[in-house]
Amino acid sequence: MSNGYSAENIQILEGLEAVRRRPGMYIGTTSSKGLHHLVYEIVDNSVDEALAGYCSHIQVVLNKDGSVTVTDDGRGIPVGIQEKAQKPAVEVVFTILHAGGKFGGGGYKVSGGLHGVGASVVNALSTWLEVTVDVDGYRYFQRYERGKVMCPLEKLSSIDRRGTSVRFLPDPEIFEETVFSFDYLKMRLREIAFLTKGLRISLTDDRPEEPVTESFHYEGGISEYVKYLNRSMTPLYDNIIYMEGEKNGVLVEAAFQHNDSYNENVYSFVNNITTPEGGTHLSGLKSALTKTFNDYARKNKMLKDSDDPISGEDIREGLTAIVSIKISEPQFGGQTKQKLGNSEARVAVESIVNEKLGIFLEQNPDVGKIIVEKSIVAQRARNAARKARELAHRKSALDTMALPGKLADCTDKNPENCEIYIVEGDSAGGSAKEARARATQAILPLRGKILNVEKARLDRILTNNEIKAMITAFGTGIHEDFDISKLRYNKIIIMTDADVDGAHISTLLLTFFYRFMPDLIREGHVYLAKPPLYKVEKNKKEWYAYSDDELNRIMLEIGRDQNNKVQRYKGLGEMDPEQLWETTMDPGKRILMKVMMDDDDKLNIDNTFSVLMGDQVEPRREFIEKNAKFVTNLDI
Ligand code: TSJ
Repeated sequence: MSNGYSAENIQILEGLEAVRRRPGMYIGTTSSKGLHHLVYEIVDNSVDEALAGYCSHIQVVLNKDGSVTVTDDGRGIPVGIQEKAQKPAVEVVFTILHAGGKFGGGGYKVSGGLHGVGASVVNALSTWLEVTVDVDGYRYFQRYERGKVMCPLEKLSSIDRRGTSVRFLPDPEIFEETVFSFDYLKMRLREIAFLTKGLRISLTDDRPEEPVTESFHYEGGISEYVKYLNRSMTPLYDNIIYMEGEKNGVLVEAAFQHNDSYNENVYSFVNNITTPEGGTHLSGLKSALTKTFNDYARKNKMLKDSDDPISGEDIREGLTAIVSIKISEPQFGGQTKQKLGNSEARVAVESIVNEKLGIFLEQNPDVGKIIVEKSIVAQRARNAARKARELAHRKSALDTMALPGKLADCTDKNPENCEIYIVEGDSAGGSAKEARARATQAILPLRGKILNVEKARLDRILTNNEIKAMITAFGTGIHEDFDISKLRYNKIIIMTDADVDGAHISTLLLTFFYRFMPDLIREGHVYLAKPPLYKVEKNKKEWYAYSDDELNRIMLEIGRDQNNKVQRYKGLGEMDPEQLWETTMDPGKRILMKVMMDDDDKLNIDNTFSVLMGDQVEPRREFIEKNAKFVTNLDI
């Protein structure tokens, strides 16, 4: 008997050892992303308890010692002996791979889904983990170190609450980064709260002198999410259209509202996890919208029988929408295994949206009219843009090497070796042209502020000279015509003044790249140059400082005295070509910041650009205030 127990024990330890040996296999990455994944992994278990109807509040605390605590008011993980393992169920959850949520049963679960690897993986990757369960009138406690049980489950004092609390410290032997980001956790926890209506989630940062708490609780669920996403835009009508239903075991929720922008912001979720590649649930939503609005338009004579149907794309212009489904056995496919394949999801979403949206439009004909009218305008604009594009294509076919006149191209024709500097202003552009390494560095100066692509329709964007110059210089084309193999430069480097105007221009450029050529960013071709903020001179020697910290360090090193001359650079134009080369363009010395994105964060990236570039002042002011550190660094 006792032999059998220890043999089993060894096998269990081997399981978690495998997780420690190859953590990437279980959590994808040991970078900061993987670190935060641990928290979501634990929180998901509490969310399941909420979906089952037993938990109303989840509390997440970032502790001073670097650990994180997740507490819920659910039923408490069962502590009774599990028959197969002959151990308390809670111990099984933390020591056996893939044991999470295997008891109980029925209902939809967000854990154990796409990323769900279970609490034992978190345990294996933590220096220590402590679980406290309040259940059946008592408090129970167990501690583990690097996945190993440190003491048998202890029964402590009697208590009349129920719930589970897990506290763990990620193992620095495993993770490259072990400091949790409050903002990153906040983003995802807010999202989980939006996706789980009625659930309250609070996040506390106990690390600073003054602790900070944020709390999320949305009775309206994804309706409130759509409202939140549209907060920086002008909606076309007041309603958030919301539909919900269940069909063939698929729980469906969808919500949407149009705004007066030209962007389509449609997001899909399966079991609370974002599906950036979409799948059957998303195509079900799109088909239903196209069909229902076309039916409505014909029925109300806004489209004549002889008119072409309105395309889905035109109906989705300015649309902010969310479709969120819960399904017990999601099947994922596609390149990154993030595309939902279940055909019953398409059927469920399509039929529920068709039916409920049809009813909504009957009851709210004014809203239907606004949407159809906007779609018809979009259709006309799209036809005009297509004609303009065809014309542009023909022109470039006649004049194949139509590179912009302002471009000082490099002589090397192998894109691998080449980079292009997009430079604010003609004078800095002039210096950059003189300073550059002609063989590999091309310079494209831009005049003044570039067009805000968030506020213009495609036809106008494509006639803008600065935009046209960039498109032809890069060589890739845009949108669905984008072809990265045609990229003429390996690095695209934005070089602007280190002040608010410069930051604004960088943001406008990044908005353009993100909306028109996102793969440039995804594949790591876009960079921000970092010009120096100060030059320090002493006894004919020179130092450049790229931040205030660096300036202080230099001053400490060389000693503060009257012979020091400190010059604050207000713009690139103040540097002569030689200085510009030395500080900002010499590949051996310059500082470049690579612009990166993760498709899992697409919704938040989209929304950040909308808030920064959209037409409502208040959300933008709020964003800038919250990120004031960034702004003040740029604007001293
Ligand atoms: F998984 C985990 F250990 F990491 C974890 C689980 C972490 C946290 C913070 C909470 C939880 C958790 C689990 N909260 N609530 C539950 N509920 C159950 O495990 C449970 C309780 C009762 C029954 C039942 O059928 O009576 C079933 C389940 C799944």
